[in-house]
Amino acid sequence: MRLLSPHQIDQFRNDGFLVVENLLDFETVEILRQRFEHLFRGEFETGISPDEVNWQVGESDPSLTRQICNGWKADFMIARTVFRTDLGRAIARLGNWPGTRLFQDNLLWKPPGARPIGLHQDNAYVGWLTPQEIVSCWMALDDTQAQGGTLELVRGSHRWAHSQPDSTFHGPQRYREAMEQAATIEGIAPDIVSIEIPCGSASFHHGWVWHGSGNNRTTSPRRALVLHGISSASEFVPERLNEGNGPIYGRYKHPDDNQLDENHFPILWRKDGYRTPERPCPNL
Ligand SMILES: O=C(O)CCC(=O)C(=O)O
Repeated sequence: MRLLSPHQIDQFRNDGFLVVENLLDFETVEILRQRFEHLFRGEFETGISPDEVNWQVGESDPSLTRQICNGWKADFMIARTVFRTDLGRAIARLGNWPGTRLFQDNLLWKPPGARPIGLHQDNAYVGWLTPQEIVSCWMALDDTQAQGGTLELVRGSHRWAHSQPDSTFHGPQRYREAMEQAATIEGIAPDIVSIEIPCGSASFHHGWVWHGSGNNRTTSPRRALVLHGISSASEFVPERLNEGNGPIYGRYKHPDDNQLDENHFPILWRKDGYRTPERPCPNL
């Protein structure tokens, strides 16, 4: 990926998101789709389970959007994709950070007919980190369309008041409700943008921008791989580890300091040239 232009950075600052085309080549997209098949069947090639397995074939509600977080721990190709230096550098630039760590990857698979993901602000879930900031790269593994339940982003909503983490993430009845209430408080008519892009393209979003997705009303699946980045200088806030998804990721805190462990939050790019060494990938 080429360096982001000043115009693209301005666009991100104004809108809270930015679309970038052709981030993944088609061969990579195809391999990632196959890896999704394995992971959602519980086949973890490294022998390590992802941090969150929210959907498995034969066990879970087929009407929900399938989700796994930190698939990189289980799968070499997912790791190779979300460890990309160029993505880390782009995210650091957008976040105005000295570097980027991988906080979490997110594998999302919305089959035909599957239900929504409630609109939310990502940063609300990481009050246990300082700075409380995420910048994400949402990579489409299928051509996306509004009817297919693609990602919806609310332009400019990163400037709205900060919400609390919400429990209605998976399959809510009224998936835009929390955002609409926030818009009413702001006195703003929300400008909802559906990200319609070809597979392999991506959108970057600010951690306070409201986003989510509707039902898949098409006959094609809608899959995406998301890289949630945080500042390389992020630290734990020990007294807030019970908030948001702190109970899941706070287990990686060391007892004696607030530093993030590179084994779990690898550094993808840092302006002094440092990067967490990559694990060998035996089959690639
Ligand atoms: O793909 C979706 O439906 C939601 C994605 C999301 O919440 C994110 O990328 O932060």
